Amino acid sequence: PRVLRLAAAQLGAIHSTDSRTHVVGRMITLLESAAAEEVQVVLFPELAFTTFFPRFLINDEQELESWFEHGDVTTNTETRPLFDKAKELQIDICVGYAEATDEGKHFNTCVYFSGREGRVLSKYRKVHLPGTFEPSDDPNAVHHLEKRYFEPGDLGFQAFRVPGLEEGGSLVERGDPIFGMMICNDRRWAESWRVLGLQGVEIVLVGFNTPAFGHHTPKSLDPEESERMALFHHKLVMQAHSYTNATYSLAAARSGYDDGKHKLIAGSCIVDPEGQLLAEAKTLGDELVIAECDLELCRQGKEKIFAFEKHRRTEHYGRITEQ
Ligand code: CDT
Repeated sequence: PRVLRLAAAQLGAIHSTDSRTHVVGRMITLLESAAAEEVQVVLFPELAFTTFFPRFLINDEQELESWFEHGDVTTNTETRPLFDKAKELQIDICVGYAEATDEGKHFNTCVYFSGREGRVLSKYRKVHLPGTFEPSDDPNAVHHLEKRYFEPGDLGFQAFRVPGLEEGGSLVERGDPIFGMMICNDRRWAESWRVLGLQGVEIVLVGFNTPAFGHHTPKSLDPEESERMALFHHKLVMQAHSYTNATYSLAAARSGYDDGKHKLIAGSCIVDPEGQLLAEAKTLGDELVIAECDLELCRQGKEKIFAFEKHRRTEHYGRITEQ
């Protein structure tokens, strides 16, 4: 068997005034619980170290830069303790953060960090940036200014193998597990999944921040109905795309009432390659969602109904890559 124990680590409310050190402390608590449960890989949410700042219009450049991680996120004073703890516990983590590069570029990024190797194995920069560049002039609107603050990712969707997760090397016959990463809005796009699917992905990691109301549904819907629909669409895309690419997937939410009022949905979950929910969050707060994932179960789909090399008709797909 190629069985891995995986966890989505949901992070509840993070307020504008919460320090990175405070948030990292909460993440370390989750990491320690995961290690106690013999979890091998823990997925943290998108932009995990701070509140979801793209909801604010920030005109002051210095203030805006203060939401970003400059330099090496794995060794910066405030975020380093998380990576040090992963090394100490020999556990792998995937974590999202706002990246400012040395060249002055800004991305919505996540890294896969191997605790055993003590280094980043893969980096992903969010491709599909939702929301607007200009803030809405409706005073009651919820801003979502990712197009203002980030550039579209420039690394593509690169699947990668993670060595050493399989005890005693028993999984080696089919090679080390194949992971892929995407961030929040990417999960709604069939293209993100298919590009990973074509690389044989077996585990897709998705951190997210999804507002509970104000975006997804007609304004006439009441907040409860809006949240229900947001959760429905979230699970719909996780389950459907896992099935059509014969892959496990994990989704980790930043959830709860940021600053006591900006509600983000929970719904952290783990989905199997048949599209079934294996585990899901029960709360709006900090919570680990754990499942045992047998990667051999990806084979059914990959070898039969979604054997891409046998059944795809690429001669009809050209429009997908036209502007
Ligand atoms: N963070 C993120 O990408 N959130 C989006 C909200 C879209 S509404 C403007 C999402 O797709 O969940």
